[in-house]
Amino acid sequence: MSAGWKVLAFFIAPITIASVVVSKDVDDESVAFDTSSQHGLNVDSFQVALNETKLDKRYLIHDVDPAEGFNLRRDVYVRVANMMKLLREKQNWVLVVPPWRKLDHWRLPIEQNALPWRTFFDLESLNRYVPVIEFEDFVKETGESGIDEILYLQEYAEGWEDGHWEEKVDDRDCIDRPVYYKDQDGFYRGYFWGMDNVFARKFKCVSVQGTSAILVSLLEKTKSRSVFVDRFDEVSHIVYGQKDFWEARRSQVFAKHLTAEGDTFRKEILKSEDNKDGTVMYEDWTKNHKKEGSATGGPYLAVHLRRTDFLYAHPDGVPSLDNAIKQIKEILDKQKLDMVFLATDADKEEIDYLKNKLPLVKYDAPKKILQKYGDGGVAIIDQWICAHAKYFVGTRESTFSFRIHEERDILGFHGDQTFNCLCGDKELGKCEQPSKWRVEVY
Ligand SMILES: Nc1nc2c(ncn2[C@@H]2O[C@H](COP(=O)(O)OP(=O)(O)OP(=O)(O)O)[C@@H](O)[C@H]2O)c(=O)[nH]1
Ligand SMILES: [Mg+2]
Repeated sequence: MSAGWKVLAFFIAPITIASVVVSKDVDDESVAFDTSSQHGLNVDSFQVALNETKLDKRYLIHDVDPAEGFNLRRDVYVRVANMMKLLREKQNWVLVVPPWRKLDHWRLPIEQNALPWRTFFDLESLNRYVPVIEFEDFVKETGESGIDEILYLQEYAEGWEDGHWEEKVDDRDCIDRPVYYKDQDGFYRGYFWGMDNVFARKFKCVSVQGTSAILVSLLEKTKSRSVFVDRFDEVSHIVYGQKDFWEARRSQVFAKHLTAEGDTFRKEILKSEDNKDGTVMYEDWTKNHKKEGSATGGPYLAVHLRRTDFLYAHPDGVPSLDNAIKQIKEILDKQKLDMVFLATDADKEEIDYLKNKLPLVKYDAPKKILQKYGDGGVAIIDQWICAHAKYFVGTRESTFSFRIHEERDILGFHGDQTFNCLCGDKELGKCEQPSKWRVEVY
């Protein structure tokens, strides 16, 4: 993950080990957050508040640092949705999800800019947690493509003074040169998901340190009807691995056109079907309460083998191909499986090498899927197929793998069949395995 330690770059004062751990929380999902906080997120409280006060509708738009990948963005959505729940206890805010900009990893030679969320996710399911609309609906509802105010989140330039960490938020001078500029009419212009005519009336930089809950009072106080909080990844989860985290995460249901494609592949190539595999789910996620171990999965081992930039970013954690083959063969033996489904960003030569040495299948998307749903769509289909295997092994520290862990947890797989990663070459087949964040069944 690229941003996990970036807060540290601004430290001037010496820092303690304890401080480092807390700073890592901002992005690193393997670190637990303080779950003893008073922030109980009450699902029903807004309805009551709304009926009583009939407050005006307000709009919260969010986005993430452009350098961040697809799967951290999905995690940031959970932080936003949890904050929305708190905010809506006080005022009538609706969440506006930002169109997907073309991400660095998206390499297909097709137009992949300003994709709506419905390309990848089921809006109705998101709406079962908090009210969510696409940006285009925001434009329709408000009758204009103007946003009242941008809050450009950033860390504190001075870091943690004296190594002392506390939750705080303040208007500050911008540290980075903002990506927005004022035009001759006094409107802020810049990159708004490749859409013409979008502008903002006000702009400020806000230094922040803490969970997304810290933004509630700020938003409550602003007079702006629509607020765009950019770089929302600067704030961490309010709760992690608990009921409220999981509700927001469970609401992130993939779009049916993608899961249907994955299901066809499972059935035809991998002999995997929900009835047999214990993975039948209700369409309404709030009705799914799967017990750990209730899912058995299809008769294959799924491997997520992250390559490309991860080879440089995490050189010790990603195995060489020969070492990966050795580890995969051992798992096949142990799990009594004879089929491997491979999800990877590896190049063709590497995949051909693996295919020669392993009983391996890969999902090769047909042209119509590539053109309609792009790299993001194919990535979700890969994740969906991985999520339904009897056994899964991923790549250490990859958020792509983390999202598969969560999906399998939701489906009801046993943790032992899910929270596994391949080891780096120097680790001789033994390495620390991913933390288990079980879905709370309630
Ligand atoms: N189709 C497909 N794409 C993949 C696969 N692995 C990686 N990718 C692509 O590479 C991207 C991975 O980037 P991220 O989503 O940032 O996840 P990560 O790089 O593993 O994790 P961090 O950078 O640590 O957050 C995905 O969004 C995909 O576009 C895979 O198995 N299948
Ligand atoms: Mg990445």
